[in-house]
Amino acid sequence: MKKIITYGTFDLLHTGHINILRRAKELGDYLIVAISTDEFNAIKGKKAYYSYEQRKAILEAIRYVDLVIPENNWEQKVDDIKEYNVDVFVMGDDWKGKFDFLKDYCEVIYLPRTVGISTTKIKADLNKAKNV
Ligand code: C2G
Repeated sequence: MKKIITYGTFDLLHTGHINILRRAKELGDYLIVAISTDEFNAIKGKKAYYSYEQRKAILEAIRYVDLVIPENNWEQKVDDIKEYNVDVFVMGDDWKGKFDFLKDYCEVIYLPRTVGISTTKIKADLNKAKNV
């Protein structure tokens, strides 16, 4: 069984997230998503609209996702890859090159981001609409 892993906040779920989850699953048979905890988001300088529990429940409802685990820090990736016998690590190409050190443990693939959508843009557009 070919196992894939990817990491992220996945707040205000949108088609950019769905595209990368679908494409990641297409690379193998089993997709693990490590979703950033609220505490780790603070370390990343992000404040998610939805709590960790809500974001986890939403991801678990997606047909492409087989397992959701917490992402607590930057350092856990190697341990996760070993613990779950991961074959492929996948991230959007805004991260291109940043995780190449994982090539010692599994295949590393950066997939093109979906253009024109992001959680930040959704929040900005909603704020603009409010101020009209
Ligand atoms: N993504 C995408 N297209 C978009 C928006 C996001 O392909 N339009 C991808 C990102 O490249 C990432 C995933 O969706 O692979 C999740 O994006 P975020 O929730 O923004 O995750 P991020 O803050 O990049 O956290 O340790 C890694 C970090 O946890 C990644």
